[in-house]
Amino acid sequence: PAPRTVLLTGAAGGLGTLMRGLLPAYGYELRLFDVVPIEGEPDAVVGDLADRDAVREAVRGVDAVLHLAGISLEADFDKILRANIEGTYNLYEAAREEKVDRVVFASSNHAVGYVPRPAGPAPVAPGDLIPVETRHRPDTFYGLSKCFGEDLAQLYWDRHGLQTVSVRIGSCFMEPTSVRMLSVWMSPGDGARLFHAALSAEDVGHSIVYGSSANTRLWWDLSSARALGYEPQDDSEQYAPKLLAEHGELDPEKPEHACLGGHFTTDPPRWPH
Ligand code: NAI
Ligand code: 15L
Repeated sequence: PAPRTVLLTGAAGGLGTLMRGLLPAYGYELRLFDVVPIEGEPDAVVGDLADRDAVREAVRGVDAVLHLAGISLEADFDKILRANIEGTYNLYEAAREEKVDRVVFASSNHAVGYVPRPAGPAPVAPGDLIPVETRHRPDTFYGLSKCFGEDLAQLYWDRHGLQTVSVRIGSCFMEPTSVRMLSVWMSPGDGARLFHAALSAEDVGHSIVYGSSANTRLWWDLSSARALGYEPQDDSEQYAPKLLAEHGELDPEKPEHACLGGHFTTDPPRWPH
């Protein structure tokens, strides 16, 4: 049966806020968890992923976890280690102990950020799209922590039968705000459709999927996401004229335009806290 009660970690963040708004329409009852309180959500659990007891209590009794919490940009290794690496381990251990059988893990395109992007004109031929099987090429300690999360998910599937869909999210914001995002943007509506598919598809084992809309300028292969039942409805192309008039086409000769991870490969934005 499709999971009903879902623990949403990182519920106070950008994506967490969007999903708090959109996922209840699919029938999910959300339990919210974040290290910061959420205005207007007095029932949200305020806790740190580093606190094993708090994490275990948060997962108790839920059908699945949508794991968004963590540092979402580049940071010093020690911070990444605690929040993203140890924090994700704590979450998986708690899920195993509490017999939660499904996690949807917010991985990132930055796990494979140094993969060269297809440079030809859009649309990229299906055979030239970046496959999910491409090897890990993290562009930051942040991306490295997502590689760890994907491998942790594989271990917990192979050893413990805990299922995961690892979603290598592109850029999920209300609108694309750069030319690169025309290729990797995931509309909030498509984000909800993809997370719903990941939460409800049967027998996912550990699946890795890219997370984006059906963009005209797509760089990666969405077939493993579609195999879960995901049917993207949006395309960033409507934003192309304005963004291209402002910034011009990406120049494959520029290092910050050459790879999937974009400016994360040259000058990564840093976690402010
Ligand atoms: P965000 O930075 O807005 O939200 C992350 C949330 O996690 C924050 O509310 C923060 O308080 C919470 N958090 C951080 N450390 C924590 C800890 N130790 N314990 C409990 N909560 C903690 O990030 P955003 O954009 O909402 O992303 C959510 C997830 O999706 C992140 O894991 C991010 O790496 C991933 N992702 C997001 C993308 C996007 O386009 N928004 C793209 C690729 C991946
Ligand atoms: C990410 O992994 C970040 O969490 C998000 O803030 C965006 O920067 C996104 O990647 C991106 O590549 O645009």
